[in-house]
Amino acid sequence: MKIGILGLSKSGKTTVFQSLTGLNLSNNLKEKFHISSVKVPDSRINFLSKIFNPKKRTFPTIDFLDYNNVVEREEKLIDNEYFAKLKECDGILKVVRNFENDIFPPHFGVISPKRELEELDDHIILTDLDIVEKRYEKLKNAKYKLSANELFELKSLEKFKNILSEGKHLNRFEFTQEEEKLIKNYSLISAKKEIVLINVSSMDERVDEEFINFLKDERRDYFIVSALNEKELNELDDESKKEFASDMKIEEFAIEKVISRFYKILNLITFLTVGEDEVRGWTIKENTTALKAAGKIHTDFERGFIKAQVVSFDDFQKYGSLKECAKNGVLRLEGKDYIVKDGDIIEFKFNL
Ligand SMILES: Nc1nc2c(ncn2[C@@H]2O[C@H](COP(=O)(O)OP(=O)(O)O)[C@@H](O)[C@H]2O)c(=O)[nH]1
Ligand SMILES: [Mg+2]
Repeated sequence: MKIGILGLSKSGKTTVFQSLTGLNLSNNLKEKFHISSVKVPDSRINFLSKIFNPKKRTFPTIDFLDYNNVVEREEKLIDNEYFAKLKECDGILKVVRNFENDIFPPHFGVISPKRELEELDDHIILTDLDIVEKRYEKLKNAKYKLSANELFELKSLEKFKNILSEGKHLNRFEFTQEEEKLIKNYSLISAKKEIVLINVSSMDERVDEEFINFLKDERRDYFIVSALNEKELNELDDESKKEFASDMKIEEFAIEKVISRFYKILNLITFLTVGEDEVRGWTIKENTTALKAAGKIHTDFERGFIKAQVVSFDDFQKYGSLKECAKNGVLRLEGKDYIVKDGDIIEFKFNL
């Protein structure tokens, strides 16, 4: 999974990036892009590793992408280069600034997270609208008779255009599978799932109530996070980290909130593979078939798929070994159409 961080300059994006990834970029802030992979914690992998004692333990990962939109490039908030990178992202983390810092004043000169969010939203909508309109005009003015597919595309584009022209994000609407495919092809950013991160100096800091009510009314996901504090906490050992976090009224770290929320809104689940070599977690979309899940591990597994041997993590935990699971009838063989569940422990049987 890949998450793109987006925000106006000096909203604290790079600080958020560091707080989430644990990286310290103090001497290296000139890079245009920062990318880093974070392990998705999963206590089931720890449990299974104790039992299988594998050579390797592999957690699913989530990549964070930060972009350095320095002032010279400001008039183009998301330039073509970053836009191309955002295409690959599954979700967007929108950072808006609520903290005071006289040395680095906020984008609009005054603290206004709402205005920052509106600016970001508008920019995304205009970027998408530009893509949609260009394609729409091209099809509309075509000098030949449109195919059935093109007619469908034209109709869909009109729908997207209407939504965007009203200043709305596509992620607020439900689409058919075919429409989703088009949205993906055009890489429309407003269709991507998002979380708003309100960046505060301390958890005591006041956040404008009107802004919070606005987010609630719009049913948008948001977190209030003290990124700078969390970044500094990352430098400490686990015990001091907990202690100071509690003093700072940080109940849950941003990384935990961000990961679990994105898993939820992107409909992601984890299945597990076990063995002496490796215990590993794999991230897939809900409603993925056993066949497609096999393909996630290796295309050969998909091509030569015979059966999937499945047991749920809960059953495994209850019985303690695959042998006992088999004895108690909870280890089952499933076919290629089986819908994989969160926590399924799977061994794929395949033929090459
Ligand atoms: N006082 C204060 N400064 C912060 C906070 N978060 C970030 N900063 C500082 O604000 C400046 C801009 O942050 P940065 O993460 O580089 O913003 P970006 O331009 O969006 O990447 C940096 O000097 C940060 O150290 C905060 O919560 N409080
Ligand atoms: Mg930055």
